[in-house]
Amino acid sequence: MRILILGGDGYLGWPTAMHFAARGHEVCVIDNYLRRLIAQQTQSEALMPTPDLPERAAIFKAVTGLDIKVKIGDVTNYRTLERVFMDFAPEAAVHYAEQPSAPYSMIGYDEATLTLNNNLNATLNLIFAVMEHAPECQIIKLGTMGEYGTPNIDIEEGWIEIEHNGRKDKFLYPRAAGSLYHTTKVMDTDLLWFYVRTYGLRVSDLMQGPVYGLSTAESDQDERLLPNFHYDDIFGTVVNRFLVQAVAGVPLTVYGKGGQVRGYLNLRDTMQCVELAATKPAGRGELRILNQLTETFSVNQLADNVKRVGDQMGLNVKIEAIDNPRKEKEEHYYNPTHTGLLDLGLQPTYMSDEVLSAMISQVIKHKDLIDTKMILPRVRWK
Ligand code: USQ
Repeated sequence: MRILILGGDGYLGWPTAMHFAARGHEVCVIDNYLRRLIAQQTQSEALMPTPDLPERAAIFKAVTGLDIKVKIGDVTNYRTLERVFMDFAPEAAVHYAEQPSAPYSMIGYDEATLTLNNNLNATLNLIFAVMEHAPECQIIKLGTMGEYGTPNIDIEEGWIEIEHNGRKDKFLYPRAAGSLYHTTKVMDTDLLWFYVRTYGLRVSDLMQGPVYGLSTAESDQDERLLPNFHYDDIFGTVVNRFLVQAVAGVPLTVYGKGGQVRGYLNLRDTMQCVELAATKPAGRGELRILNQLTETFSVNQLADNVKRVGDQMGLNVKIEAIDNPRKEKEEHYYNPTHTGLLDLGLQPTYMSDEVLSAMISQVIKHKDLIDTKMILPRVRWK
């Protein structure tokens, strides 16, 4: 398959590109380095410096003999995206080209408009590029479990049947996002749903929980192929932050009461999920929503697990509840359905003590690079 990856320089985009190339697909990535730019502007650099995309592709070629085509460009510019579609004629497009940080989107007006414009324009441009240049191309869109929020009922896989005044119909599951970033993902889903039901596109919308992990099978072959691993308050997801905090000897930053439950996923499982979505595509005129998580934890459970494993490794990990910079429920019901990807064949990698200790060992190798100034939250939902 010819697979185009929008946002191919990102934490998920680059490993996905290598994963598909390693399985014999023809891969092209496009990225405008927005995440690198924001990381510089907000002093939120990744733990290990990562080569730029042409360098990454050259290293990957030297190590594996396989090609990844690279385009540096902004997919919010329709002409740029159109040209890539005309040159590459993708059969699947994986859309990661979004500003992915909830805290960044909550800094102020400039950051909110950047997030809104970037995320929605990228999605709309992709929809039009598919309709005008590759109508058979399937779209695989990274959504987020955060679209649903934390409702006091079970979370279904995208859709819910509602009975009202004696009649029934099926609707998108109600959404209630907790940041402007998450709200743009809700809007993305609405955009996709409009074009799916009106023009018969084929779309998989993957509602992903926070991802953790430093490496994949491909990056294990050469350290220079590692994904960009963030532990700061802007781009770092909670597990990755806790791993670095444990190694740095800084107390784990539990926000508020720590009863916030989310669905988590190992980086390696993201690769599997996206591959399953691509190789078992949604039908024409189908918006297939899959909840992409393998297990749920509260923040307190995560902190306890990292502490237990860190202590066994001689780290003496401390946990400290700090004032929650976000507005979110700190104790709540959470029961998301997530059988769709298992039915497609997902083999989960659970967050066992062995998995945690392997990740801590990897972070220890880069301990000298940790900058503890990036750890405490700088952005408040106020
Ligand atoms: N949290 C802490 N301490 C920290 C960092 C986070 O207690 O030091 C808490 C947060 O308050 C939240 C939970 O951990 O309750 C998860 O936070 P996160 O920063 O790991 O995840 P989030 O901001 O929700 O966003 C991340 C990705 C985003 C993706 C999302 C999936 O950055 O791109 O969409 O995970 S989900 O959370 O399911 O919406």
